[in-house]
Amino acid sequence: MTAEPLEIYLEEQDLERGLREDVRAGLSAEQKWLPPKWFYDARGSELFEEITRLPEYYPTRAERAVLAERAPDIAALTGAKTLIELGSGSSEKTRLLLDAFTRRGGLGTFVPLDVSVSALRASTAEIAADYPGLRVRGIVGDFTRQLDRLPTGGRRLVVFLGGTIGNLLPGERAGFLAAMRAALEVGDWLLLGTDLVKDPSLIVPAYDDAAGVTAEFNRNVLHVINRELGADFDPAGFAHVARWDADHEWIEMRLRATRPMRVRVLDLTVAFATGEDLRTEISAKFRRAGIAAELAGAGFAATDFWTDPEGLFGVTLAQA
Ligand code: AVJ
Repeated sequence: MTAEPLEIYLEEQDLERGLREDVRAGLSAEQKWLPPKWFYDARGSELFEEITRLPEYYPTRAERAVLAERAPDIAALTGAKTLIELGSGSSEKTRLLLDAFTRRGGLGTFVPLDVSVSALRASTAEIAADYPGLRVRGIVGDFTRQLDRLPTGGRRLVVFLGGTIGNLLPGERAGFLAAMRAALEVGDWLLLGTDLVKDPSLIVPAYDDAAGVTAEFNRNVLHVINRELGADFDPAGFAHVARWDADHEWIEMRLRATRPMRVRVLDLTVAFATGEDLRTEISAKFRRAGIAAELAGAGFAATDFWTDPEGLFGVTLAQA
């Protein structure tokens, strides 16, 4: 089957308004910050795919190992008719689930949702071609905002992989899980991928690779703002920083000004002192008990928890 036309709940102008609001709020704050979702234009999505292949970036390989082993269990336990993927990107690992559901039979519809039109166009076309008989409905949307638009009817399994939930701040995370639960019916399922707390000597290089791909990915947000909002950031004036925050158990990516700069963006002039940081991402790492507790707080019951053989990455199955 060919994929159905993308359903666009996030128009170009909504995206640009969101970016303007985030840039205004983040760059006028005392500690400057930007939300990580703005990394993912076409170039940023490509750079992220490149990151997933780096020797230092273990989460993708570890999560793939879990899914490769457990996909048949997940298909059997959930018996889903509809598989919804939030922040789907290339949906590369999700194919392990689609393969298991195809062997088992019964899955009718796959619904990937992502902010990146380019990533969705490619992934929906390829998946529709490779899984004949599967209805593929791509949704262009923001997983923190479009949860009330998810398709209804039939047992649903929502998958949120890659550890992307770790990019939300704890308060945002609780709000997201509650909204997710509200969007589901009792009996529907959530499959959640989370990177696990481990020695920072393993985590830090995953976010500061030797080849400098993550540094380019980090600086890409400045290129996005220059292009979309006509700003005049000099990306070369910022150094990539990855820093483990032991209190919060998250890794932060920052862009550190290497000289004093004044940046014109919107109607703002934003001054950076040498050494001043712009925080661009947090990526929280989790513990099994914490995941179950957060899920329970949102009205989900965690029924299964699996890791890769090395215990690097966790995948939790939970029921609404
Ligand atoms: C795909 C969003 C989970 O936080 O590890 C990779 C993004 N940032 N390298 C992560 C990312 C830096 C990634 N997520």
